[in-house]
Amino acid sequence: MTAANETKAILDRLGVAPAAWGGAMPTRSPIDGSTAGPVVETPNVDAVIARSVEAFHAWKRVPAPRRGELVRLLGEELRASKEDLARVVTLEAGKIVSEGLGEVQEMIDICDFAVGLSRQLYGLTLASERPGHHMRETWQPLGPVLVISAFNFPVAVWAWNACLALVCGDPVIWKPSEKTPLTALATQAIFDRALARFEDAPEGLSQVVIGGREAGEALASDPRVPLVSATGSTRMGRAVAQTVAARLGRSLLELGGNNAMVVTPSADLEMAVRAIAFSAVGTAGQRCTTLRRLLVHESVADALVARLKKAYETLPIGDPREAGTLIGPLIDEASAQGFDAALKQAVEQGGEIVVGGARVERDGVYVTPAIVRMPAQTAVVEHETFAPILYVLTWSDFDDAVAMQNAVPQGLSSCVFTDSVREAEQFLSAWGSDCGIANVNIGPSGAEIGGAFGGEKDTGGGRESGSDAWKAYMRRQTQTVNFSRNLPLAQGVKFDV
Ligand code: UN1
Repeated sequence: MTAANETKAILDRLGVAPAAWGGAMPTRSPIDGSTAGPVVETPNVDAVIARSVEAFHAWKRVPAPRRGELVRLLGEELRASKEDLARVVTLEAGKIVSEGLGEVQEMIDICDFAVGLSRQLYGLTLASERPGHHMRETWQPLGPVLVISAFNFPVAVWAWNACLALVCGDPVIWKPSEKTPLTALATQAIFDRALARFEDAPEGLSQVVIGGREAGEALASDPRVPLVSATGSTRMGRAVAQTVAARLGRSLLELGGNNAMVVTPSADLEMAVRAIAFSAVGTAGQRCTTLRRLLVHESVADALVARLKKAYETLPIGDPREAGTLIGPLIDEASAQGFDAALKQAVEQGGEIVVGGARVERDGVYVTPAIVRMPAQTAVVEHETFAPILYVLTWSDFDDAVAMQNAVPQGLSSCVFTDSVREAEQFLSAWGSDCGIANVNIGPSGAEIGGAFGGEKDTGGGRESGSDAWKAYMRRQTQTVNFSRNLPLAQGVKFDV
């Protein structure tokens, strides 16, 4: 069966309305290039925002633990439809089966996290300098949250944002990638089931906007949307950030990564090879946490590269629906052209291709993941190419290795493989990795939802998912209550009239 026909059958089963089909927005499976049919673009973005504002006025009055109940129901519906939704992820984004399932598992995990959070939106009590006064800090709902998501995590990114936003009292407007509108429609259908089981839910609590750049810009520039959470390229993030800043809105940015692994002489190479394989070629190199730079001590570089070459030569590449496949397609032809162009530049800049770098002849866009030894971190190494290219560089001094890890514009994820506690702790210290994520003896990708996710510099500085990332979705209010019969002024100011 073509990928498109299978997708359509699942979307019918999930209850995606027939009215969603027949518009002008093309859909396309990267697996075989088949199209499930164009979908309808959202005609009126303004009306979507108005509905969201309306929903906010009702939702902010619902107690947070009760809001958590809706997210609990969403978790139940996701569990019930896990296989179907994961399959749509595979069909539309090209992920292998276990990664599609893993992505939906992340959605379920963040639901559970958010349900607990709904009873833990803690504020502070503060010491007032005035007698008979209470001071406290409270977190209040913020308003409609716009979620702009990328094709590579077409549903989990929505969930990280939406689950927190909903328990925080905020409605969600979702502008998915133009490359993956169907996963968004499938998710919305699942959300609607949860909503139908929730008494007195306001309309428009979560809405999907199908559309292109203009729709995204109209949403991001609207002052009725206090928070814009955008995941994607640094170029896109810069544009969104400027639009939102121009109206003094708040943005939460999850942009490009250029993630490194530092391998030291004491590293367990067997474990390193497995970590490198998963993080460099998993999702066909299309994660923002993908391993792109391997910084190896010169004494172990040749041995490690030889082992990797062997592993790369037998990588099972092909239809991600088939058992045993580890590398599915790239999302589209433009992506493969970026892969080709980066390899060409790497060679021009002194690189030597060790393995991979070719197209695989079949329907859809498939490439063989590449390893390239580079003499230095040249321009192409500093750039995030969203495809499976691993640059290998060597070092002789650990301080230099850390400096190399930090010497790129992006700052998302990083890791060190070592058995030395000194090296591990230095990597995690204030003069170690400058990234939002730093791991020891774990690859840079595959983060758990419990930690705050995001990075520094060109990665955008935002944090979403676990820890106290929820605070970005709320409005902090400092409250002072006078329960005395006097009116003392702060700082001892006297103002008697
Ligand atoms: C992304 O690639 O956009 O750490 C996010 C990971 C995933 C999230 C990746 N949990 O690989």
